[in-house]
Amino acid sequence: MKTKRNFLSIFMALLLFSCFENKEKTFENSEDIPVNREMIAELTSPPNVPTPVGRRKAKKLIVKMEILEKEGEITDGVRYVYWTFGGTVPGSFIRTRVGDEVEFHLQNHPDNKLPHNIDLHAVTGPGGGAESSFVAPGHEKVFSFKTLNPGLYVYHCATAPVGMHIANGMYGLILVEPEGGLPLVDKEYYIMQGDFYTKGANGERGLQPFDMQKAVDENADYVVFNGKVGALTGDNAITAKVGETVRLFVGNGGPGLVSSFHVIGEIFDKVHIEGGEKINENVQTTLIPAGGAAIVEFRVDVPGTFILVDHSIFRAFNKGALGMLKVEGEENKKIYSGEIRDDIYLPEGPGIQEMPTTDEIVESEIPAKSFEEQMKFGKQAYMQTCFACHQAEGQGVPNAFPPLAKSDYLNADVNRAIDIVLHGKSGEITVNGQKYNSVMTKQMLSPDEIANVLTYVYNSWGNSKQVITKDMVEKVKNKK
Ligand code: HEC
Ligand SMILES: [Cu+2]
Repeated sequence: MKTKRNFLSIFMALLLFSCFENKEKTFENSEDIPVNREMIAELTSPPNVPTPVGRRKAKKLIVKMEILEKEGEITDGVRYVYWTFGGTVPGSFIRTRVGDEVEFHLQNHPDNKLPHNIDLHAVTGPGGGAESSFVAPGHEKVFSFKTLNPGLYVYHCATAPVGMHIANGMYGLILVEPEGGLPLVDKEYYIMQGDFYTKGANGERGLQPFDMQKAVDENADYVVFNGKVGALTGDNAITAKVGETVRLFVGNGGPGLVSSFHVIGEIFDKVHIEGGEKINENVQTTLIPAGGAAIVEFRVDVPGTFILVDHSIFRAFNKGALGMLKVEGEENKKIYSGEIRDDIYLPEGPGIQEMPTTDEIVESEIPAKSFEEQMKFGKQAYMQTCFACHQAEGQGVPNAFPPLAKSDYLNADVNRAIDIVLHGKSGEITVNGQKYNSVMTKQMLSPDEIANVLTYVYNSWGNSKQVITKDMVEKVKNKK
């Protein structure tokens, strides 16, 4: 009897012990996760993210975030006073794990003009921290919170007028990784969409103040990734190699618009819907609400430039919501053949198609005053219109779009080039020994813009360095 009872109690003890052990590993309640030691959080500016948490234990994590009000460029020649967390839009990326005790130091730089605060959607508590963090210039506020729910969360300023603080760039992302961390991938990037409202129209140069009425109407002049037009294009593109898995932490600061996030030429293998735990697979476009986020993952299988867009597509091509992922590596013709053949197909006759005519070709553009300005404005016009077909370096696309770089056809006759931009072009032509027989539609540009864009083309990529004036364009225009 006694031995039996002994046996039973040992058994019970073992059972208890194993339960206890188990519990220590998983923790039903995140608030029970103990923190061991202190650590200064690594903060990164977009598009970079800090090192994954991996298997590290929960810690007391010290975050020092400095608010800076500073002037920047929203697009070429258009300046804007951004209000930032950490000097960038979006603000510094914060990477934590579930159970961390975050000691948040919000520092308002003494040169700033306004008080600010921070509402982190990862916080369980009134105002997400906003009430404890309201801080005047030249002060630092400290508060702390425990990360209870894994996920990708937005943080933003919540000082009145809240919409204005957010519109000026006061938002960012904080990631709370689950126990043991997210599965490791090859490349991780940080992208956040935002909409901007300026007194002047899109592209109007100079320092542009915030426009409250446009913001209230949700009539954005710019919709961009990472704070400005071109933050993720050209030399700023994010990169990967064929065969790698890419993870994008995508947020939307708003303040007004919802994003239909899409990568042209890719399918998301996995999407952590709304930044939470649920994973959807094989997704083309994922919705990212204002003040929300998503984690998207995909393996890149073929090389090329993949375009990131808000698929509300005028925002991408006309307001700036466009980024690039450049993938290098071996082609895989089985997955994607590339163009196999180009045959002419003109069911409606060989006439030149025209854009619907509009009286709105804006003549109000400030004319360029110098050669440098002509080059600058010309480049902008080129990147907005000609680029799509003739490519960034004027190299063209074989069998489809003739090159403008070192083009013998272009350099032989200035008036003919002006005529082509004014009226479009069809029929066979030979450029650098290659035959093209296609259609270029008439370009909707003012004489000033045509002079600038052609001056830029003639003075780039080994061309004949001619300067085209508005008068020259008008002469050709009036001949017809
Ligand atoms: C929608 C595509 C498209 C756009 C946009 C476009 N082009 Fe073209 N362009 C073509 C095609 C196609 C041809 C050849 C037409 C043919 O075969 O007759 C061409 C021919 C030309 C040529 C003569 C051939 C050469 O290589 O020298 C010039 C010059 C030219 N384009 C300049 C421009 C400029 C400047 C712009 C921007 C303002 C522009 N194009 C925008 C498609 C385009
Ligand atoms: Cu603020």
